[in-house]
Amino acid sequence: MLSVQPGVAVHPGYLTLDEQRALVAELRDAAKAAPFFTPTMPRTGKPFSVRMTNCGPLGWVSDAGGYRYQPLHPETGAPWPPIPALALRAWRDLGGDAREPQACLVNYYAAGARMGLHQDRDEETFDAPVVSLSLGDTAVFRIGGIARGGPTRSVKLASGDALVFGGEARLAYHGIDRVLGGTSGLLERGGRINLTLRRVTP
Ligand code: MD3
Ligand code: FE
Repeated sequence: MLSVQPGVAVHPGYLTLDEQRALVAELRDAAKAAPFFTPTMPRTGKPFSVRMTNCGPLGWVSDAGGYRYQPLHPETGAPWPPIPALALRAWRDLGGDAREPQACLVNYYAAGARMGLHQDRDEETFDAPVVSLSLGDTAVFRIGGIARGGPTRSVKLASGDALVFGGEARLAYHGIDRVLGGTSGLLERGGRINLTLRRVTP
């Protein structure tokens, strides 16, 4: 485990290659039940470059109605599928004594996709940590402090790496600058998948 800054822990190679393959297989099933969708920005309607789906009782969505958590897929109207077993195991291993996660956001980055610096603040509680798992091509992740415009640092996230954000880092600005194509053979079509596990209510 490496401490990047207070409240941010990186666990390089947390998932073995076999576990990464098993998690991808679980996600393939999840994506059949809850297809990836393209979120849009609430004010401008601009599409995200990242495609998303969710698992668990609540899923994060963004569209003209705003950013929010909801129990149903925005396009199919079906409940989200269960959180993959290996993701639940990561939460229990790394998430401290927090209650069960309520949301597992699954982000897919094709070549060229990125995510601008932002805070995760659509939850009703920031007491629980956020646990994130990376699969596929390596990403250049950027993390700063809780003030916009402060100093940031960049950390490469490879397939199988886990990150935990808790305490003062729970409201840190963060984003994905770019995904380094061809750095992993895990996903047949390349690109990167990130899972983030969260509690939404206290
Ligand atoms: C730091 N995802 O879904 S994961 C997101 O790789 C998101 O897809 C990125 O930011 C991705 O909101 C980064 C790492 C992460 C997730 C949640 C955090 C870092 C965080 C919440 C608070 C602080
Ligand atoms: Fe985020």
